[in-house]
Amino acid sequence: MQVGIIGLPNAGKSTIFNALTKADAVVASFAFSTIEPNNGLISVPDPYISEIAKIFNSPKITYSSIKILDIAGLVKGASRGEGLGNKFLSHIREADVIAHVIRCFYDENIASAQGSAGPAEDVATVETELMIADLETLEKRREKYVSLSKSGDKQSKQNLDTINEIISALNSLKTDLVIKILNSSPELQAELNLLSIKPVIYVANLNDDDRSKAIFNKFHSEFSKGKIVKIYGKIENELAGFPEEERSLFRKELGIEENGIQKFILECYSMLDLITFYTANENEARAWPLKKGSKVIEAAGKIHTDMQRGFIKAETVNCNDIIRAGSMHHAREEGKVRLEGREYIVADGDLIQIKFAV
Ligand SMILES: Nc1nc2c(ncn2[C@@H]2O[C@H](COP(=O)(O)OP(=O)(O)OP(=O)(O)O)[C@@H](O)[C@H]2O)c(=O)[nH]1
Ligand SMILES: [Mg+2]
Repeated sequence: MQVGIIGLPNAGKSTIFNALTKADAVVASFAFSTIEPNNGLISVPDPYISEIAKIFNSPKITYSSIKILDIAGLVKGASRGEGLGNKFLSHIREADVIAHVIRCFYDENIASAQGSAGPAEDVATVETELMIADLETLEKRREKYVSLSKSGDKQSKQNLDTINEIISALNSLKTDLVIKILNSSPELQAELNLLSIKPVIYVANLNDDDRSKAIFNKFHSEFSKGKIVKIYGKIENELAGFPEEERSLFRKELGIEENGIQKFILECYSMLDLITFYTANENEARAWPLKKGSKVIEAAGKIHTDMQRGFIKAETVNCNDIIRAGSMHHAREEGKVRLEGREYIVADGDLIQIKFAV
């Protein structure tokens, strides 16, 4: 499961990637400074893990994390080979959620995309390129299913019809309809892996000045396609090395009203359909990401293959219950600790101890 950062060149993608991952990816005032994608891990803020660590005397804390990919910039005409062309679209294909970074700052020393008329147009430019790429994909698959259906294969004929429907929906910009059509053909959906229907979080990259705020306000008032999170990229990048308390003090001083970084991470987590489960012992307290709806046997497999193979049962307690009780012993006395079998669907916030034998 991963998030892919996309946007025009010089929108501040790598700056925001660095702010999120505390990495050191190249940031430069010229376009296409990123060519090969940067891979990173974002640590997910967690209000419970330090309490859990106290209860179990765990010296080490490991946060849940999500993978993020900082991808090369796209420009108008990428599908015809402009800029770096669209050979980097394969990286966007790997993403489960897209973070679309939109430049909402003005800086005459940093070139904007050619012909940029502002954030709303910038979004349209990038999304048009994704759609063109999708239409190319669809055209190729169409040819494949035209020839396969000639042999009278029913499934191929059906796929061909579905692809024709999708092409016509996409040509009239009805991405909602494309999603609906593909929801009833999961296999085709996986085969096509279209870019323009991936879930998107729009990230407005702001500067701490009035001009930037005006650019953002105008954009925000006219934009209705999805969720926008505000991140002050350059500032957050400078603050990335500081502990969270200091960062939030700085933000307050600068009049930045919300913690865009945290909001972004939590939004990605939920769009990736992830929940958190915990493990804790005298060595480590750890938060793990898990796809919502997963069984405890799958959670066991994430911790260790032996735990999955030799699974006997899972001792489970909700993190709120154990934090309130103060110890496993008290939680047990209060009847809050359950024994669950392999089919148990893990709930968000479960603390799990796997009993196993191999
Ligand atoms: N003033 C200002 N400059 C910024 C901000 N965010 C990024 N920049 C600057 O904009 C330039 C481009 O930033 P990058 O993060 O390299 O942009 P990018 O989107 O990764 O660019 P490519 O990889 O070339 O597509 C750099 O000079 C950054 O320092 C911001 O919020 N305010
Ligand atoms: Mg970059």
